[in-house]
Amino acid sequence: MRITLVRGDITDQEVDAVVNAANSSLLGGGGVDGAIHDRGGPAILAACKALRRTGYVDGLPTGQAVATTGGDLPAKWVIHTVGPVYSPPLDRTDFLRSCYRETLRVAADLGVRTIAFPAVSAGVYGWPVADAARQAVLGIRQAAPSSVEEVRFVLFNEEVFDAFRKALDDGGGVRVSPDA
Ligand code: AR6
Repeated sequence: MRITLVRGDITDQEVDAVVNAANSSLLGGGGVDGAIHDRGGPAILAACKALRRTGYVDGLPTGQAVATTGGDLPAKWVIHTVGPVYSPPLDRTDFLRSCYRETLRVAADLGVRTIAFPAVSAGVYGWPVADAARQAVLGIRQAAPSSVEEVRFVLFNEEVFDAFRKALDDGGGVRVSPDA
C-alpha cells in the first residue's frame, strides 16, 4: 500500500472512495461533510437516511465507518467515519486511529483500490493538527493488508499538509504531490 499526500479538495479526487469526516447523525454538517453532500448531491443523503432507518438507528458510533454511494462525485463510494471530538484529559486517540482502520476495513470489503482521506477530527472537532496527522499515519499502518493500493491524504491547507508530511517523514515510499 502506497501513501500519498496532496493539497486540495477531497471532492475533486478521482479515486474509488472518498472518506467523509462525518458526525454520528450521518445527516450532514460543515467542513468536509458539507462539501461532500453539496458536490455529491441528494443520493448521498438519501443513502444516509436509509442507513439511519436500518442498521444505524442510533447513528454511527465514534471510530466506526460505513459506506454509501458517491452520488455525483467522481468517487464511486463515500465511506463515512466519525472522528472523536478533542476533549482532554480524556485519551480518545484510539478512536481516531480506529477511524482509519475501520474505514480501510470497509474499503477492503468493497474491493476499493484507491481511497482519499481528509484530516479526520482536525477541523470542527478541534484535534491539534500535528497529533491528528500522527494518529492518521498510525491508524493506516495498523490496518490489515487488503485490496487497497493507494491511500491518499487530501489536505486542505498548507499547515495540515506540512503536519502530514512531518508525520510521514520516517516512512519510506511516500510520494508527495503538492500540486495535484
Ligand atoms: N477537502 C479536504 N479537506 C477539507 C475540506 C475539503 N473540501 N473541507 C475542510 N477540510 P472537518 P472534523 C479539512 O471540520 O474536525 C462537520 O460539521 C479541514 O480544514 O471537516 O472531523 C461534521 O458534520 C480540516 O483540516 O471535520 C461533523 O459535525 C479537516 O478537513 C464535524 O464537522 C477536517 O475538518 C467533524 O469535524
